[in-house]
Amino acid sequence: SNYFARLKNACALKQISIVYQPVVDRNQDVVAYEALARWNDPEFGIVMPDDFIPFAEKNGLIIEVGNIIIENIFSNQDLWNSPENDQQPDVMINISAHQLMNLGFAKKFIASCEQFHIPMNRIHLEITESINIGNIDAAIEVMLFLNKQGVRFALDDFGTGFSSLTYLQKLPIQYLKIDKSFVAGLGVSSDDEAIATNILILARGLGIKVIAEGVETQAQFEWLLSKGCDYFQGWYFGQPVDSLKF
Ligand code: G
Ligand code: G
Ligand code: MN
Ligand code: NA
Repeated sequence: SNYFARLKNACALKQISIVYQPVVDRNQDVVAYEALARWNDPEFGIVMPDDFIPFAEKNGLIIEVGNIIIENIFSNQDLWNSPENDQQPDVMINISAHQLMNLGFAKKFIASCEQFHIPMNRIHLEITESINIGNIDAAIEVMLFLNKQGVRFALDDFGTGFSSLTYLQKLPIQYLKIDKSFVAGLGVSSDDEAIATNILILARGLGIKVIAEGVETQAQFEWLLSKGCDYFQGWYFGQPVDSLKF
């Protein structure tokens, strides 16, 4: 289709850019940035990842698109070379299960890190629960291989998929991200509060750190602080921005 040809062309012309959203700790210090992709098409305008990532996954373009995104992130000097403070931010990169499961992904990823001089212990890879359960053993193997190099994993959109608990139980993940749909209900919906409370208890029991997504208000932040949440992300702390000037 036209969309397919345009997306393929966008990869060749590197018309995919990245915006970065801060992640803060309990003191509101920025400890990481999440990289979020944007496709800038001359005709369509800015296309959001919820639109083109699922398309790329279905149409055999996700490896190409994913590689362009990673190359863009790795070559961003402002992101990696923050001033000589000891608080260099981590970088959270979303990857599709198709990428993770692609033969040779891990080796290519490590080679790119070496090429761009990227310290792997500053990288978190975010995966969603949509990963294909049939391949879970293979996923574990790739993840453990990358873990050994210092790469950490976060389970994104936690609570919205089918198999959350199986993934938590089986996958070597270090962080989970409470989906913003639950955060939106804090202070409003006792059901959402019950879910968020118990995600935090569950994660603590498993030794997994929790990042709350979509924090928009001080009240939501304070509610999460009172329940022991580790990290926070959302418009209350900062929008995704396209240029980082430290
Ligand atoms: O802010 P936003 O609309 O950008 O992001 C929507 C969703 O798109 C995020 O939840 C994230 O999972 C996904 N996404 C954003 N950037 C990327 C990317 O580079 N790769 C993949 N696979 N998914 C992304
Ligand atoms: O990876 P993932 O789906 O979780 O990406 C986060 C998405 O949430 C992105 O689309 C991002 O633009 C969006 N987002 C980030 N902060 C907020 C927020 O405070 N409120 C809402 N509604 N969306 C947010
Ligand atoms: Mn994410
Ligand atoms: Na999410």
